Amino acid sequence: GNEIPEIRKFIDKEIKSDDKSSMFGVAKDRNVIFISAESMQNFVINKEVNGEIITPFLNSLVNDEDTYYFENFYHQTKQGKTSDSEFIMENSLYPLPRGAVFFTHGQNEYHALPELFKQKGYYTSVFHANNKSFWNRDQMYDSLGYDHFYGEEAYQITIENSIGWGLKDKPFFEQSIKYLQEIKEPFYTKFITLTNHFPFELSEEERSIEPYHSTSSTLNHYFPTVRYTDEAIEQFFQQLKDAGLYENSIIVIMGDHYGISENHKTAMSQYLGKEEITPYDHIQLQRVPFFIHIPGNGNGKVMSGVAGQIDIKPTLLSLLGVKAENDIQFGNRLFINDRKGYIAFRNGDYVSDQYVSTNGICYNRKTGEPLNQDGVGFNTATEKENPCMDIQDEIEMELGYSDDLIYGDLFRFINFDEEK
Ligand code: GP9
Ligand code: MN
Repeated sequence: GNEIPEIRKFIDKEIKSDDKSSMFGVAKDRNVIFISAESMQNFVINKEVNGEIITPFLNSLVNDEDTYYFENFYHQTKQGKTSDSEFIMENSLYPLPRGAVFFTHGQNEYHALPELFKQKGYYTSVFHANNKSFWNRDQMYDSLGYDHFYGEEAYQITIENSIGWGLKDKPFFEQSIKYLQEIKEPFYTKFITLTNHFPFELSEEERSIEPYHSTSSTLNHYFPTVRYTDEAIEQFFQQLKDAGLYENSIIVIMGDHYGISENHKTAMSQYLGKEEITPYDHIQLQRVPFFIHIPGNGNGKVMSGVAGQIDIKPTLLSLLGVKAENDIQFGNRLFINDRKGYIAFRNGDYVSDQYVSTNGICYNRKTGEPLNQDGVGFNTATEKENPCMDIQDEIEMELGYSDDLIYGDLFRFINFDEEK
């Protein structure tokens, strides 16, 4: 555990701990309802397919007065997919370079969101209609501090109400409400949807919009299942209102990772009306929706700063008025202006306010113009001339520290109550 002081020093330098944001504590003592939206990417928001709106409900939230919508929010997952997204957001740590930390380090000690909420008197649970051992969730959820996991056995799953990976999102939310009404408030719950999962199956009767037409059947069928999840979330909002759980809650919606992989570049460029998907476009396609909906807030807006899953833990703690000053976290509180200003990906690529750095190419983030490439191949620019190199070392260091914490199970050496 002797790396800990060095890690703390790095974090204190990078991440300012003074929370002067007017948002601190705005959701104090409210329930937190977190929705992890399977494979939901940002490129569908406020867009159409075959002349039809894809996500009418999520679009309505973008301009809703009680909602903060983060339009430059990136997923940071690696091989652990959904489980990585859960890991990142609960811990504000990075996923591992290989494998899924849910499997490889499921018995570590953590200092995760559920545990911190629990210390504030919250009841913590997860709702996900899949086998409990998938992604080793049953074990990992214990380590993260969850009180209860409502897995597939909590649901009535029939041939009619399931498709693809299992229970469809609409019956999933519908059947979850009765449990939600039973549990003690305040609660922190995470709902993980499933219908918008590859290969994006949905019966014709349940399609509100038609598939796209391209050579990629995957991309084609993505749109109707995205719409289905959009509708399921809309219904869930209503169900929460009917159950009297809406007013005193905040509802957070996050896309877990991409649904359309690089293999569908040609179809994607057709849909986006671009000649090709450049490395810059590819990074921009890693944006996923992120909404924080605070009923009655009235000050909601579109937030344009660069943000990512790593920022969720510190941001939610801040909204709930939890200081957690001596926590070890690599993210930013998203309502503070004084932020470290970049989102790192597991492979060392990153997006900062100014740049998108990927594969050794440095782009101007706003214009997409390559800054160290002549348009044909690499020019003779030395590493020094690549403006993206400036913070590259810092990013490698940060990823390394996160790995140290996980590989060394270092949280077991830290007593968060005593340490400052
Ligand atoms: C499985 C679901 C999907 O339970 O979370 O996992 P994914 O394949 O997206 O990682
Ligand atoms: Mn997923």
